[in-house]
Amino acid sequence: MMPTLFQKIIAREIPADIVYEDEATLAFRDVQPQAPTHILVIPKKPLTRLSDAGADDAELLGRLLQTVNRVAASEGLADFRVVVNNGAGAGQSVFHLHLHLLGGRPFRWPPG
Ligand code: DGP
Repeated sequence: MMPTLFQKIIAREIPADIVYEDEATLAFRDVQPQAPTHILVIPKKPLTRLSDAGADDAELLGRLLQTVNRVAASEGLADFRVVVNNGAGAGQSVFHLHLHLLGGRPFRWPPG
């Protein structure tokens, strides 16, 4: 399978504004920000989407949320929104699991 855009960012084959990295996760700014702070948190493991995560990914899923918390704190965000688009019908356009961390403006509910 062709590597996705995000696998190329992990491999430093295309540039990104990386704000955090550890052995399992990477966080970088979204190129089309939907809020003053819009950061994507991804696993280095190439999971296509959230619903492809299995029981053996439980620790990884926890680590992704820990990275969200860490990055939100480093960005000075007390309140923030986390979004996962799972599948094309839900708005997913890059098929490597990613969590959108959005902050810096008020958010309405329900989302569009
Ligand atoms: P989604 O629609 O949930 O699959 O979100 C994909 C996000 O990825 C979207 O908000 C735009 C962002 N994006 C697309 N291409 C690039 C890129 O080359 N670099 C960065 N940093 N973000 C990208």
